[in-house]
Amino acid sequence: MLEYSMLYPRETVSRRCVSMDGLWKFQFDETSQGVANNWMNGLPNPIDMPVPASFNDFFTDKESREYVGDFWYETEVFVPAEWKGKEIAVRFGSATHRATVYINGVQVMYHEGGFMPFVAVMGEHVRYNEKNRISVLVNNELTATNIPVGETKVLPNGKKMAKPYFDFFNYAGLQRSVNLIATPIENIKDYTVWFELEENKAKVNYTVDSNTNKEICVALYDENGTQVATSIGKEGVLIVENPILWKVRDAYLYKIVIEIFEGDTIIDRYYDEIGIRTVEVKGTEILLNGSPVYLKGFGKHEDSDIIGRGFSYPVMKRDFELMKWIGANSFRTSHYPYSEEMYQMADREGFLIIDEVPAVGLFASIMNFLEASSGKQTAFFKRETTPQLLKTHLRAIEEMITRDKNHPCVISWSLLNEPETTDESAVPYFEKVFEFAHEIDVQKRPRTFALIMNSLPHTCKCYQFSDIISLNRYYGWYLNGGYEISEGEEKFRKEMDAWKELNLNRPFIFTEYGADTSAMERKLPSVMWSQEYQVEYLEMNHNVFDSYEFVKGEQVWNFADFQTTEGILRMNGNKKGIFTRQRQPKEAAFYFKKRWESLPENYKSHE
Ligand code: CKX
Repeated sequence: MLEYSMLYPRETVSRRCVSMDGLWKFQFDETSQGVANNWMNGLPNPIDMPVPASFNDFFTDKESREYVGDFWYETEVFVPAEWKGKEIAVRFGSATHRATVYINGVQVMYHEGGFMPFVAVMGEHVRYNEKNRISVLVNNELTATNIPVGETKVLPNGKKMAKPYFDFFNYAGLQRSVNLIATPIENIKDYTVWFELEENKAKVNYTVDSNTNKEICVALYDENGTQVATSIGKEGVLIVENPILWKVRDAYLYKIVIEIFEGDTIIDRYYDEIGIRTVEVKGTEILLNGSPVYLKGFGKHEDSDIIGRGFSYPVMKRDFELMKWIGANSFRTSHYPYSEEMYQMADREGFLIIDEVPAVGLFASIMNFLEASSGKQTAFFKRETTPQLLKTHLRAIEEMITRDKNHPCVISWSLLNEPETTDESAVPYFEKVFEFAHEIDVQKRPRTFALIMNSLPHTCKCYQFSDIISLNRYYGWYLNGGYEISEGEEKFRKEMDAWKELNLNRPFIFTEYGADTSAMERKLPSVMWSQEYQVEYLEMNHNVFDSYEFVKGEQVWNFADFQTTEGILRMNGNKKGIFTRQRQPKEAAFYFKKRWESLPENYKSHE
């Protein structure tokens, strides 16, 4: 169990939550002398910085946008005296990639990993009825032992530079909301639900983690606010008669209310929304409530103009409206767990999520998108840094599953993206990662990882660990693009035939396929990068998918154009978006709308 509660902050009779979003003070610490110079007691020369947001794209100079190293955020927050007797803490939605938190100058917390919430308890350092100084020392360096994996290069002029082994800009900062929270000393730390469906009945099994032995009551309410089930105790079963199940694009949410009582007094109350549904893999089918589902959707990014990877309700809303318009039903949180609000909206809208841990870049190459196709080997898992990397990786899985396990939208865990799997040394690493996820997920959701181009039926040593085989394939783009596309198709079919021959009796999905496309380019007949070619490329890929019964989903790369490190293969970012970065459709969006609206939800099922 984690040292702090991952529960999303909520206000109830016993809990308080005040948003700390807004303008914070900010300063780069290029020489890492901030601690020695007492910056936790006040930044000497700060500028204003919006939270939540990545710091990078506000700046007009390159040194600041590309800055790598230590940097500080600081703000003040008033803690009312009425909160005495409660546990007061600052909850960060994330800090990328690692952070040390100081309360009134005293260090209280260190957190590694840039995409997960953590809580810094103020404890004895809190000052009531006064403003409290909150300082955060953040660092955005990429290393071999943290995820996402990369290197930090030092240029001859002494400046540090990010060298990611992955294809997205190394945005950093306080990219998600920050809240001041007050929780009773005896409190609910976590809860877990899992479901069993019977004729006209659902069993909602639950456990509650708390730091008290006082009585725990759990109740379930339907969308009209009518109580439908109750139970007493730290673990139990809520029996729901005639349940309304959570279905794909047809969500129904119950409200779970958990209370700690002492006699008639409520000590703590927490609530959340849950959906009753089961998910499993049977043969080549992905089953939701026992019914087969074909995944239609995207690999996404948290990425938009100006705010970078910062969370934005408006961007999220637009993204969901576009996904509904185009007829999608799912997405993968490539390549890191997203903001909690994204899962809440997916819960409400009935979208299916493949939740991905930030284990991207486990292939030692800055241009892995090219080199993976060429069969390059980097002996990644033979490095002496592997044991430490595994430790960080397992911790990230634990945090992700703890945070996201109760969301009905989460149907699968993606435990790595495009790792090197062609050497036996990957096998023990995979074994530990996959076993651990299975052990800690009470719902036993299917696990997967995205296979890079050179992880082929005869070269990949690790596909056996996956409950769903997820392929990232670029025939017709990185391999045999343009006029050679027919050769690409032939090679693609050859690979698929080889998978078929293995008779794995598991669902396959495509978690990536795509072609870079400039929204400005039209060309008849097509050339690569034109909108016409993107559609031709997609048609070829879909013809292949449609030929194989065991292919049970397609998530195109990418939902929208996104920012990457600059380079000769990236024209101000990756342009494989079906929508532009400003969330307007390319020609391919209309093509997808037609295809996805015509594919039945249980496409290719045996029913
Ligand atoms: N897959 C051959 C990981 C994504 C990249 C995508 C691309 C690669 C392809 C690997 O993060 O953006 O190159 O477009």
